[in-house]
Amino acid sequence: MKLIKTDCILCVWGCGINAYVEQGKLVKVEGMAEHPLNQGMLCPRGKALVDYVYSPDRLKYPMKKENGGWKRISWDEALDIIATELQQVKDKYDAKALAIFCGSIGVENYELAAFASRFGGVYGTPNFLSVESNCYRSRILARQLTFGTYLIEEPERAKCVILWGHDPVHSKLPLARQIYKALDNGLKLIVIDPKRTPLAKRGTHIPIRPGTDCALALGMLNVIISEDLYDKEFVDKYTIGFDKLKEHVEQYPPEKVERITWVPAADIRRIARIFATAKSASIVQGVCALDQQINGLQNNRVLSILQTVTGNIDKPGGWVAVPFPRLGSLHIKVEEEPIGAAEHPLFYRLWGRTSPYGQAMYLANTVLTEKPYPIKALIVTGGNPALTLPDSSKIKRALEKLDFLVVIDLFMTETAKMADIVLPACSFMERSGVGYVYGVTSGMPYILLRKKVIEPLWECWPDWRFWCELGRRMGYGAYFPWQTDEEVVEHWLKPTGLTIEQLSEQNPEGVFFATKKYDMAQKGEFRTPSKKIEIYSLTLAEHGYDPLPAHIEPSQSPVSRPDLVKEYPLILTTGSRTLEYTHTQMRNVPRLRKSAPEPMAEIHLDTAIKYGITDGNTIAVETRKGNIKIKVRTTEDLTPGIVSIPHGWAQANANLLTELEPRDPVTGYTELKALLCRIRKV
Ligand SMILES: Nc1nc2c(c(=O)[nH]1)N[C@H]1C(S)=C(S)[C@@H](COP(=O)(O)OP(=O)(O)OC[C@H]3O[C@@H](n4cnc5c(=O)[nH]c(N)nc54)[C@H](O)[C@@H]3O)O[C@H]1N2
Ligand SMILES: Nc1nc2c(c(=O)[nH]1)N[C@H]1C(S)=C(S)[C@@H](COP(=O)(O)OP(=O)(O)OC[C@H]3O[C@@H](n4cnc5c(=O)[nH]c(N)nc54)[C@H](O)[C@@H]3O)O[C@H]1N2
Ligand code: SF4
Ligand SMILES: [Mo]
Repeated sequence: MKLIKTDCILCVWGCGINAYVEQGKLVKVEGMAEHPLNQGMLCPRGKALVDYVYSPDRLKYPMKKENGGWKRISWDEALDIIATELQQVKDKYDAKALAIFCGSIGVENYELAAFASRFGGVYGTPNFLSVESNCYRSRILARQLTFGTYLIEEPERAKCVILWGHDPVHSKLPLARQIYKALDNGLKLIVIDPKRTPLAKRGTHIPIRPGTDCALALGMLNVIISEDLYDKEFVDKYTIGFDKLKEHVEQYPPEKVERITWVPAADIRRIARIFATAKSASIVQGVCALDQQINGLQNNRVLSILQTVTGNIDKPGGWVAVPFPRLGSLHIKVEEEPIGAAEHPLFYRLWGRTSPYGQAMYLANTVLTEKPYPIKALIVTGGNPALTLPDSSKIKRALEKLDFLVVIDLFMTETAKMADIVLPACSFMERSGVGYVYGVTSGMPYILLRKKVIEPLWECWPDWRFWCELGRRMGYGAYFPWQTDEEVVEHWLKPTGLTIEQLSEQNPEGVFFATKKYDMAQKGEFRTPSKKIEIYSLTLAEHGYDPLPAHIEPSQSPVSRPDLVKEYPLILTTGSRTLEYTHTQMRNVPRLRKSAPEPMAEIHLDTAIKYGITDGNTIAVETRKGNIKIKVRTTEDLTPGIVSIPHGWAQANANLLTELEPRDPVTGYTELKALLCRIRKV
């Protein structure tokens, strides 16, 4: 058996794996002990990798829709059809009538997003859209606005950690393990979550009303400042706007915040004191829990401010600068702005730097209304927007209205079912790549060569090959010179000084390509307009947004909509993670399906009793948008009055309940974590 060291990208974390190959076949996968993130551990998905790769449900060859059914075609034919259709769209409308949507797998993997974006650039469309429309970019933007750069938490060196809307036992197992270990060494853990998560049972649990996190943080700031627990020296030296903050948080005394958040004032004081006096402390927030809210950007901002006033910036155990590798670029800029940029200028452009992405929350409306202009064609790569974007009914109507939809995926997803052409993509085991996003987002400047473990199965192609061949077919050959996996990887590695040989022979397990320096503050390297940490954001003020975070009620809440509460008395939060699945994926891997056979809504036992519901009953969950039927698991861990449902299931699609409006004014994110619903037994 041959051993190949690589990483798993079945979810965002990129755990190191040892892949064993026998006669060209992947036979076994285990966790890589040397990898600094997972240190040998694998979650159930990683353990099921062999089954996933060889799943009989894989797409095996290109297909086109004909008379409502699928017809097998060759890659040549598929590429000819796509090239012709895209040329027609461009000639008849404009290049911007093509949109490209890149899902989580796409964005997290340079090899997918970079080539898709390059093709969009050469073709001339600015409408490159992605899951960053409701995941991750909000926190990046908030930290950039505050610190000038994206700082990352360092819980492994902290004395106090706040897990804020984060349940790593189900969404980031390597972090969960780290925290369990640290708890044995005296870590003070605070968990702010409407659910008593597994880790909340080991720390101070603060059950909060969904969507009121900003108020809680402002209450904590009120305590920290009024009790003089803040880091005066740090604040004086490195920040602007502290006096304004001090005055601002006077509006948030703990007793008032208790009424907003349902968190007792005594608890607000208690956690504020623990956090402020811990030295050092890190807030580790959920990857999307606080962002998918009407006030999401400000939720992120207020956490940055909590870190700042307690002096937990750029110090071990706080939020620190982590070097990014400089990879060879593939980006080609399109001058025109993408959809959503006019409505959310900072989402797209900050201090002259543009994001590669438009705002996907505008896709359905643009397609359906043809305003501000028509979008007629869509290519989807590494994503399943028919299930994952809010308001699935509307998304489906929009996908149906398109003249031309292409999906490149491993499986016949709900989105692929609606396509004109479906293309079979290689899994990451069948192509090369560079793994670094995961390292960096986990605070480790670590890079690893993602090695091709087996040859492409059936007629599957790596995504880069699809974009290059399509580009060549459309006359853009000069922009797409790459012919092999090695050439692609070489192009990326070139500026880093690392080579394929080094990363495959000397360090197949990966290398730290840089070290963290913790010297940003001393060097005065905050790259904001004021060159200081902007507690008070000059940029937000300039754009007419709140320069200091304030509490904003969710658009549907017992407080903001007492009228709606009469009809929809329960709070709905969507998107709880299960270790067996990533979003819509892997439902067809038998051993995972066996362990999590169907979607389950969670409600507190008291709520269940009130509605005459018991474990295993099927209920209808209804919002003003739609309804789904789903089985119930009762629990005493979730705050009564809340319904929590997972996303990603076709049979009980959470996004039939969610909406594309209203949106966070700064980022355009929509509300997925705090809505109103009603339930009934069916
Ligand atoms: N197994 C698995 N892991 C995954 C994924 C997956 O699909 N499957 N997806 C990956 C991706 S792309 C992402 S974005 C991340 C998501 O990861 P996170 O956003 O970190 O989500 P979770 O860790 O599930 O934790 C969310 C927690 O927030 C709580 N919560 C809900 N509403 C609120 C609220 O209003 N306030 C507060 N304070 N808490 C609230 C929930 O009860 C839950 O415990 O997970 C990643 N990891
Ligand atoms: N209601 C609700 N909705 C949510 C969320 C929520 O919390 N609540 N969470 C949101 C978040 S945070 C995110 S990140 C999104 C995720 O949304 P998506 O990214 O749309 O969801 P996935 O199911 O991960 O889709 C990834 C697809 O890529 C395919 N794939 C895997 N590998 C490859 C490859 O190498 N090449 C190609 N071409 N395809 C590949 C998979 O088979 C799968 O179909 O969902 C969002 N939707
Ligand atoms: S957590 Fe699981 S699915 Fe995600 S990278 Fe690690 S092993 Fe793979
Ligand atoms: Mo996400």
